[in-house]
Amino acid sequence: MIDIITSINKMRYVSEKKRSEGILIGLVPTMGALHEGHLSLVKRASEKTDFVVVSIFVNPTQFAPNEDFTAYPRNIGDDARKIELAGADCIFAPEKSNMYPEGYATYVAVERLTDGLCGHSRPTHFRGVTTVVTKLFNIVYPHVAVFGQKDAQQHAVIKRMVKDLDMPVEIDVGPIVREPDGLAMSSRNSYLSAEERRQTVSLYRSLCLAEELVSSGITGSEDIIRKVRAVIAEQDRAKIDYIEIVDPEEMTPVDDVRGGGLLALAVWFGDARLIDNIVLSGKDS
Ligand code: PAJ
Repeated sequence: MIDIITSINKMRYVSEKKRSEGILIGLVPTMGALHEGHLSLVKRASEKTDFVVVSIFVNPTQFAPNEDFTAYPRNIGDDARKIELAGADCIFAPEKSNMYPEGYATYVAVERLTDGLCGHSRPTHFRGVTTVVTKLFNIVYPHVAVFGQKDAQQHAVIKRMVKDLDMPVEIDVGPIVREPDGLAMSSRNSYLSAEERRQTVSLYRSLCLAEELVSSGITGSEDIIRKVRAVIAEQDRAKIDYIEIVDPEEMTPVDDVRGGGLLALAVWFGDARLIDNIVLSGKDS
């Protein structure tokens, strides 16, 4: 059975030892309830490093008080089996009280890139993400950390943090893994009713439409967004949070995708706030 480490000191000891033996450490940070999207990152980490740690921690500081921290799915037994099969070497699953003990007062915040998109409706979210990822880097000492393109703003923010704070870790990004009908895999898909699940197919359909529009020469962001919005708005259960086309590194709006752009969206279906995105590469990019 795969080793599940819950102690911060033990994790640090294991990682220090591996490092001193010249072993390359890979880290895949997760909040558990694992699916094929997460496992694809584990496989990626195994190809790049020798000792792969998967962290499982439902991080309270990235949830606002009205969000789904309590409802978030948790199943460490299932997760451990999946992680072992995917070929990881150990699981780091710390307790909340050890990650954020009494008196905790320190946060890492990336500015500017966190103002828009998900940062707009979740103003404290990225501060929680960058804080916990910094802590994980300080405990696991990874040479490489792997994140998913599914959370495009998240990995842009983390790359900025690593660069700005001279963190000695390489950030690698794996592609979005989708269900057969195109819905991006997400732990939150389990919140969907059958009808909501049926309607979520509009998200991927709208992203594919955007790609087709660009191929046919329509490159103005406003035009593309209007047509994408129309596809999603046809679904009576969909409540659009945002649909934007931005620079993939800076997260600032771009007017035209001839030089490339990231189309990112967040849409509520019932209790599930789903995000998805596609990189649009125009003629000049
Ligand atoms: P979580 O939502 O569990 O996602 C963990 C990692 O899996 C993230 O890097 C995410 O982008 C990636 N991922 C999720 N769905 C994916 C999919 N369908 N295809 C490919 N990759 C996918 O993101 C977080 O947790 C947290 O914010 C975390 C970074 C762990 C910090 O708490």
